[in-house]
Amino acid sequence: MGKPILGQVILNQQNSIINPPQKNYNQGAWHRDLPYQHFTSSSPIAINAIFCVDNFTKANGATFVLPASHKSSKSPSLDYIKKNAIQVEANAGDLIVLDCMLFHAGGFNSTNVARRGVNHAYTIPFFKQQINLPDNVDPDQLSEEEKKLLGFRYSEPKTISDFLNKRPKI
Ligand SMILES: O=C(O)CCC(=O)C(=O)O
Repeated sequence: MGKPILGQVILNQQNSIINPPQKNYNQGAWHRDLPYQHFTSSSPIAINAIFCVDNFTKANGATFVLPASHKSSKSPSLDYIKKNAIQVEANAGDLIVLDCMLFHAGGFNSTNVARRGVNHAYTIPFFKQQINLPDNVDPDQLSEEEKKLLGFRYSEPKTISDFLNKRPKI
């Protein structure tokens, strides 16, 4: 079991995975899930949870990962990837949990049915969300805990007085 994120966590992004049969697709390219970022940190700051809607199998292109690549800021060579990547098979309903900085890619789906999943990236609140969720979600039906997870507490103050008012009172 890897280390958790220390302290507060928000949902930073959520995306669907639809790995089409017999076709290349975007997420089939090797990448990290903090897009275009290449650094290491001493404890995790961003964690993926991929919810498997369907079984993830070798035949339908289950996610490939490159073990320990989140500990290296350098991009791996294709040769290194070929030798060290492993494919993660999982059942529908499982969650695949990864450090967001781990290189990963969807595999080629050689079946006739799409492989589907929902990817979540949870981060420390210091990172801005991919899409501002508090401005797009109705808070009325949400608990305080749910609002916190969706980032309601952490939107950037719009003015100096907003900043001063939002600071915890000591
Ligand atoms: O298709 C997959 O299993 C990989 C999905 C992925 O890389 C992503 O959503 O960032």
